[in-house]
Amino acid sequence: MTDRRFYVTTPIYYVNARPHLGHLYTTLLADALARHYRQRGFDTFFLTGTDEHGLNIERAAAAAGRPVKEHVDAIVAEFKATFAAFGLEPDDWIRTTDAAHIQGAQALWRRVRDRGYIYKGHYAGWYCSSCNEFKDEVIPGEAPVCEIHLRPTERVAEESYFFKLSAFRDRLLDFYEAQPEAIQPDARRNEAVSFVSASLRDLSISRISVKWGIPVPDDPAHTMYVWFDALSNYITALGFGNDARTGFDRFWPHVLHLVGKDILRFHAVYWPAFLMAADLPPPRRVFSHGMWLSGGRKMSKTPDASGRSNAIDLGVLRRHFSNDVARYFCLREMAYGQDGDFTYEALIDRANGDLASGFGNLASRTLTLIRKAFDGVVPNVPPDAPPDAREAAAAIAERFTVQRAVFLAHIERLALSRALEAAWELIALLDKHLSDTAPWKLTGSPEARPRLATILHTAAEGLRHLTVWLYPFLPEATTALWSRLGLPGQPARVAPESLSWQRFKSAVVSDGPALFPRLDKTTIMNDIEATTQPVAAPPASPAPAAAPETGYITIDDFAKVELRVGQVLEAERVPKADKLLRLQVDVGEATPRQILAGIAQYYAPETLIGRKIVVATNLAPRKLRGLESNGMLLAASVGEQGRPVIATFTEDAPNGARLK
Ligand code: ME8
Repeated sequence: MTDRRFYVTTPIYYVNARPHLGHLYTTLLADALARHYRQRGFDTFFLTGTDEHGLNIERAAAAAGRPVKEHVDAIVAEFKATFAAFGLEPDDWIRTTDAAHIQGAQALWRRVRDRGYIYKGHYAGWYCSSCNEFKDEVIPGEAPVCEIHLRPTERVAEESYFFKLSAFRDRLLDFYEAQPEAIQPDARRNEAVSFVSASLRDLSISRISVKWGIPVPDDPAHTMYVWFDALSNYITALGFGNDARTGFDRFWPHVLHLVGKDILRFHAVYWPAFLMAADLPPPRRVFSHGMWLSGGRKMSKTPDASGRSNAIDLGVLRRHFSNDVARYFCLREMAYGQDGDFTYEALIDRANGDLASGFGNLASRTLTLIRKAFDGVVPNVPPDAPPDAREAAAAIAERFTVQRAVFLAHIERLALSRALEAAWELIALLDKHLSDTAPWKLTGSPEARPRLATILHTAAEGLRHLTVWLYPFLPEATTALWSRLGLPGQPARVAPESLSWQRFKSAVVSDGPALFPRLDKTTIMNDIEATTQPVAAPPASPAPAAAPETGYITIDDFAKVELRVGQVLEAERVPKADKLLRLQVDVGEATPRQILAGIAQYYAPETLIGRKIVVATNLAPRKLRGLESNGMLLAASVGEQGRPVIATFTEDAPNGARLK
């Protein structure tokens, strides 16, 4: 990047569901990059936001029984609060319901229309309202099933405006060829090239039947296709077509669009074409990352055949892990351009291995030794340092210089996990240096002092560099370590390339709690298991045709869940599981059922005996702490902590009676 401007965007997220790990991931990738380039003095702008129009959102609001704007406001507030809780700091948050955005999107439409690339026609086709995309008919006359959402598409036949996408075939192919770095990784660019080379049909870009959208200029019976509306956010947020925001001249087209590979085509094909049609330059870079998988499937808010979403719950993530740990894991584990498998076990292993035993332990060993042997004052390499110690120190300094170029190059090409690997090679190098030279054996001997000073100077200097490099990945821990190293200012303001291997200036180190406390896998896994549903196994075959994703379920879906009146006969705590109670519940069967419930922190067992409750009786049995649970009691989840309040009856109901 030569122009020292860094404008980074995330997709704007649909507000028809709560944020999950996938949304967090792209946003924290952007946040880490923004912090990195800001450290280096680039003119940086980090944009995220929400995509708030369209049929699906209109329907979700109807299902929630709220006016659409009220519904989207509530979900946007949750997205913002979640991202803030994870320490993400976007510079701006664009909402497609902002007046300035609406004005800007309409300005873009007019510009494309006035240049002759929009015409009116009639559309008949099949639409997936979750993808917001028309799908090809496979069997004539039959609704194709959306391969992503595994649901039948809906028939749309109406007057529509079209965008002359077909006119952009050659220009798009030239763009991919002239700017190969514009669509990355290469495999994704090749996908775009094949799509464009194969067939480029004109795109329907308006709807009459969708009311919750931006009115088409001069024809308000139509609303804009949500993707035309949504993609334009990247420039309306910079003040294109409106006066409320600024930055278009400063930042466009010096942009990096971060997107998941699920929405590559919109960013690599449609968006550049819309811009070309408006005579605006296409984006400099679109980077498409892989998908987080969970339970073998793409993590998604869309429920599977059994009605469950496999999305990792961000509340659970935050309850058990620090922001830095979650952030590090996500950025380290998702390899360049590939999918990543999310498991809590792998997260705990990385937290304990790379962070607690790796970076954290190196820092604490070094600081402890400096405090013990030098009263906390970071020693310099003394003039009488033994030659072999001096040489070893120089070799390490040299490795840091070489490795810095590698680290920065990986970041430049967005291979953040490789950048972290490069940094961790240096952590291993310093660790080995300490193990080989065993400075703790030298603390008592005056003649070994020059050697000891050389070793500890090198370790402290290495830590200082790593703290700066790793700041974007571990902002909280590195900021704390920086001050423990006795350094002025903050690592957020220091550029990695500005560091030279020089002496600390009268730095006095201090102590503090472990930067990355070791996590107890068994306890955490049990807690997580007790408070969450197990992740659904991948469906063996595409789901049978279900209702379209409207937010509603059919009565048949509801009838699948068997809810019965139960009465608690016995209740006791499960030893060594402070959240679990073991209940014996009469649900009208020959023998009572054993049910485990994660409510021990809120209900004393003896208060439950005799109580009538609601039990889901046809859930597959599952094991918790080696005990089988044969059902689930229903409780409201109240407040931020999700305090359970058990559902009950105010009139008598016989045990086993079905709720319907
Ligand atoms: O597509 N793994 O919004 P969306 C990794 N509104 N990233 C994931 C993910 C996963 N399993 N699931 C989601 C939309 N994401 C449109 C975008 S942009 C002009 C309009 C991330 O709420 C990833 O960045 O469905 C993906 O592209 C995005 O969320 C989709 O978010």
